[in-house]
Amino acid sequence: MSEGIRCMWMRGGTSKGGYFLSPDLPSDPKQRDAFLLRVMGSPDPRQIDGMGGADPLTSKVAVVKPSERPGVDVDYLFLQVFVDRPTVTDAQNCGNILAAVGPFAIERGLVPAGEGRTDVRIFMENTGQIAVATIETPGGVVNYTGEARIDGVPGTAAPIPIAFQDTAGSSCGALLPTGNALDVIEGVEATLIDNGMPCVVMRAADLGINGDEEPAVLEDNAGLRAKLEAIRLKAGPMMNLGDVSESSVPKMTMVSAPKADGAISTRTFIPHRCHSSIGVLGAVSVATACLIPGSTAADLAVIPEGREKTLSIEHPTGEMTVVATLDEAGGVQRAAILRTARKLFDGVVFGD
Ligand code: NQM
Repeated sequence: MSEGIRCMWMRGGTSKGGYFLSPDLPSDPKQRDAFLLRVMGSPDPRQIDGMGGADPLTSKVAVVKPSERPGVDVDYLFLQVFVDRPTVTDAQNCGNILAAVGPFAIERGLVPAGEGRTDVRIFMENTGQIAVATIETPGGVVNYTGEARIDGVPGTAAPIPIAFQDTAGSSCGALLPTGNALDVIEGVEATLIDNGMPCVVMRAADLGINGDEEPAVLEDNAGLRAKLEAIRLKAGPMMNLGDVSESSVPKMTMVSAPKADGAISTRTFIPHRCHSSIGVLGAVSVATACLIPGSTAADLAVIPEGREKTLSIEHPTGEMTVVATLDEAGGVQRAAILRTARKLFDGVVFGD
């Protein structure tokens, strides 16, 4: 590997990381993970000896290959490289890194660009589900510039709408893995939910916070962090995730009534650092919790009428809009979000 491995560095939504073609990486997961730890500079809180940005949101990897599944263009495996532990995990998906998978697949020639726009159907290997991303490809080339704005990213870029279908129970086997809309863990009421991302949704007030604090303030609150971790370790087995002491799921979201004009306000630990915004599938799961009577989010949320619900999920740097389409029974059948992405660097990365 001393010649390095071909890699594109990209921003996907509010995250950033390395995008690889699967055959370029070692096929043995142990060797692959050792390489990726070296690439990112982990374990080290500063990741000084690698490409990682000293934050879980900038220490991420996408592994992409042409798909053999009917009606699917590419398979996408997401890997979270921990910053301060020697751990690489595929135990979670990432809807932000997903946003640049379509552009990467077109750039690398895995998907032919259509005239004007190209739909890329992506099988998400971590959870076994499909997302459809629409990429602007004027003249057969990926366009990254445009007027779309997403909170948490300065400036504007080309829009990348992404649609998810049938994400319920992606990792936990059921939307509500305990069968309940409400459980009590460590004396705190919580909704344990998975509509694409396992999340524990709790009322901010029940944890002694307002829910509008800056992430740094919440990270400095040792009592809050200890309480969240105690709840998380108990929630893991209840959500069919087993022992989660070394895992990046479930995510811990504290909700409160909307502070702006949104549906709900959130602060999310992912799970040990507080997210500067919110994950994509995390937002889909929290939006879904808002629509479930009896959940911790339902009474706090402001929900519009109609079968297609546009829910603005407020977070520390703005909001993320989730458009949820309900089925006959009132469950979320389809969810769509808007992201943007940017190609930052294309070359060879070293892991020696
Ligand atoms: O929930 C961070 C992110 C994510 C995950 C995390 C994500 C998602 O913002 O789909 O995007 O929760 O670890 O990239």
